[in-house]
Formats: sequence, structure tokens, C-alpha cells
Amino acid sequence: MKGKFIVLEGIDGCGKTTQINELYKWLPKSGLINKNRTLIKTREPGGSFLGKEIRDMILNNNKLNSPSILTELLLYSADRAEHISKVILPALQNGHWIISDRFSGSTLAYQGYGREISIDIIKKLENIVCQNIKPDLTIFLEISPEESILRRKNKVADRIESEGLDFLKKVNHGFKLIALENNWEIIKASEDLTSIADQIQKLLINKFSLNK
Ligand code: Z5A
Repeated sequence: MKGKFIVLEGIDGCGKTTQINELYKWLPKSGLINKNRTLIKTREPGGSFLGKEIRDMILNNNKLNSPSILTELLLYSADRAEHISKVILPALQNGHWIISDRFSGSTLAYQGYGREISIDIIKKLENIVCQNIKPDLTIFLEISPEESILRRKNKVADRIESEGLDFLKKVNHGFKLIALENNWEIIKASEDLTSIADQIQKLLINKFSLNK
């Protein structure tokens, strides 16, 4: 596989969308991607056609019809299976580059550390779903749970965002452990936008400029 797969992870509001939009502008001009290859911007949940419907089902803030935590895990896994089969795998096989807003690390952090579903079960499911697809680079944008809530104060919360500070603290703790365990790149995301974008660009240049 000649394409590259880059993932941004972190708790809600850490700035993934903002930084992915910056990367999407910068990467095609960076000289890192071969001229006959394209860059795909995607996300989880919701990166595939079917995934968009799954996203609505999972994030819909209808308290009366909330899925059980096991259903929630399986819905995120179904979204990822479809995303990999229909979007990620074909793109990588054709040498294209992908930047994804979240991937399997989010399931470990939110459903594992947040919902407290067995990490062992989540890892087994991940092995089935991911078909050996692993990101070439995962960047963890680290902010505090308090800052996350502050940044989202004017936004209508989706179902997961409504879980509150204690849940977010457990997820954040999980992300830190997962990042260390898997050698993710960690960036302090409380800095200003430009400084974070510069750090991300440097990481990509260091990692990918020698083995295009
Ligand atoms: N989820 C899960 O439970 N399990 C899974 O397996 C997966 C996901 C894949 C998906 O939401 C939800 O699903 C998510 C995890 C769960 N739950 N929550 N909550 P999503 O990914 O669509 O949305 P989100 O992750 O909640 O994040 P977001 O609101 O889209 O935030 P973001 O993309 O990380 O940040 P942003 O939109 O770029 O920035 C947020 C605000 O901060 C915005 O006003 C910016 O202008 C501002 N901002 C950004 N950067 C900065 C800096 N550097 N300084 C100051 N302000 C900034």
C-alpha cells in the first residue's frame, strides 16, 4: 500500500476539525504527495455513505431512545468497518492520502475508558473491524476537559457531548494512556491555531519527506 493514513484524535473541541482544514489546504502544496495522487478528508463516525446514517443514529440527542453502551460500541464499529471497506482501503491501495477526524483510538477512549467496556473486548473487535489497517501517523491534540467544555459553550451538545465533565475526564485519561502506549504524537492543543498547525506540518515533513 502506497498511500498514507493520518489520524487526529482528542476529546471534543480539541481542534481536530480546525487543524484538519488547515492540513487540507497545506498538504497538497507541501510537495509530500505525488502529483497524480489525491488527498481525502474524512471522519468517524460518518465517513461513508452508510456511515452518515449511523452518525445520525449515534449522536442524536434523544434521551428516550439512547442506545445501550454495547449497541453504541457496535454502531461505532459498524461505521468503521464500512469506512475502511468503502473509503480508506480503496484510497490507500491506489496511493492516495487520507486525513481522518478520529479512528479506532476514539473507541478505546470513549467506549473503553469512558463507558468502561472491557478494553480486551474492544481490542478484539478492533482486530476484526480494522483488517490490519493502521494509521501511519496519529496526532493527539491534548486539551483539558475544562477547556473542552469552555470551547463548546455556545454549541448545541450532541448525545456524547452531553455526558458532562466526569465522563470527559475519564475519556481524556484514556486518550493519554493510549497515546503513550501507541507512540502517538502529542501536541498541546491549548496553544494558538498557527503554532499547532506549524507543529503538525513539521511532524509530517519529518515523517514523510524521505519515503514518498
Ligand atoms: N466517538 C465515540 O464515542 N467513539 C468512537 O469510536 C468515535 C467517536 C469515532 C463524534 O463527534 C462523537 O463521537 C465524539 C466522540 C464520539 N463525541 N463527542 N463529544 P465529532 O468527532 O463529530 O465531534 P467532536 O469530536 O465532539 O469535536 P468537535 O466539536 O467537532 O471538535 P473538534 O473538531 O475537535 O474541534 P474544532 O471544531 O476544530 O474546534 C472546537 C472549537 O474550538 C471551535 O470553536 C474552534 O474555533 C475552537 N478552537 C479550535 N482550535 C483552537 C485553539 N487552538 N485555541 C482556541 N480555540 C480553538
